[in-house]
Amino acid sequence: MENASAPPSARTAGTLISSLDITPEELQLAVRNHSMPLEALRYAITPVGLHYLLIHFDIPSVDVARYELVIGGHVTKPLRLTLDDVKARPATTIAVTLECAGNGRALLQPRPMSQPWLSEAVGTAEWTGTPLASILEEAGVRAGAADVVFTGLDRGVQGGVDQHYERSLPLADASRGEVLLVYAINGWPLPPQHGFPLRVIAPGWYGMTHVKWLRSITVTDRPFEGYQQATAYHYRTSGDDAGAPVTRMLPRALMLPPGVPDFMTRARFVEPSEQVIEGRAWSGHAPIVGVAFSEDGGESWSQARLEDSFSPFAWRRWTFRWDARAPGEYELCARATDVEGNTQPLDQAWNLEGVQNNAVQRVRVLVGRADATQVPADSR
Ligand SMILES: Nc1nc2c(c(=O)[nH]1)N[C@H]1C(S)=C(S)[C@@H](COP(=O)(O)O)O[C@H]1N2
Ligand SMILES: [Mo]
Repeated sequence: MENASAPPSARTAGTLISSLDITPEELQLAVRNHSMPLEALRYAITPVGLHYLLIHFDIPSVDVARYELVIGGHVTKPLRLTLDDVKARPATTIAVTLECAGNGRALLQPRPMSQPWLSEAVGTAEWTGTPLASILEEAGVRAGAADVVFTGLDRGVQGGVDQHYERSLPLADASRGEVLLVYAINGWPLPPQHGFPLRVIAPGWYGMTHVKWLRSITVTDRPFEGYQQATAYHYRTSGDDAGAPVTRMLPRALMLPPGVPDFMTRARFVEPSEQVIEGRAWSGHAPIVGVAFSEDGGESWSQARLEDSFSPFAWRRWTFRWDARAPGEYELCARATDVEGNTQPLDQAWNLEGVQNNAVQRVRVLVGRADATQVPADSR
């Protein structure tokens, strides 16, 4: 029975949020780290202020006049580079889609405690920098090298461990031509929140790999076992599961929600009409080959139209002509598939850290008069 004073049901929300008991700690993280508003999917290149942000500790203070990046470890010729030294090297610009591995976390039930992302912890930017491979070559990586460790200037405590934020890549991955040491985003110097003065960009990998505020790059002769590498960022379903490390982005499609939103629930109101639904799709494993669209919560699917890709490492635009002439309630979904056959599940794949949840996006749409009286009683 409907109880007028009951809290709104989980299905009230335009994005179908699993539960409403957000903790103060999650709220603190959520206000520091914002996602990309879904309407920004209309831009191939996300304007800088609309790109998502994830900052584990504090944005560090950097005196660029005294700044040096230290390259060392298992190399024959350690280097110290100023920002100007890096800028003087050959420059490359690549459009790269970045997505946080925790994207989709708050849709899991029970909700893993961390940054409570819904579906939009993503952005695409034109990153400018210099290939890391040539710097590693100049430093002379010695035989028997294992990993390349990227250490940030930012420090804090996580899981009881006092640490600088640091992540590694196996030498072979770090040496790929598209991996860059970056100092500009969309033609502008990196702003403080995106890693000024230097960050690494490892196209295709989930966000945690793209270390910001670089302090050092260290080649190791054994696997790196820092907190963010060996403890965090594993897909584990129980405490004694060793888990699989999180690496490249699983495929995902997102749509720009059509019509206009209800202020509180963000459910959408659409006038009965023909609609062109648009969105973007990406995968860090292989090129996207298909996006399917559903108006009935995933019961039936039709192929969307894919536009040409503009960068091997950026999302691809898709469109779908949706016949929304019949009034009623719809649940729109989009589902991406890459050429290796990786696709998106309909249901959330629960795991302890809430990583790699690439379940399909669900957008609630009411076709009819844009009037609050149209919201069905069971969802008020
Ligand atoms: N030094 C440092 N690098 C970092 C992080 C961090 O907290 N410190 N967060 C990582 C994570 S988890 C993500 S998702 C991306 C986010 O990059 P952005 O804020 O530029 O979008 O940065 C990564 N690089
Ligand atoms: Mo992240």
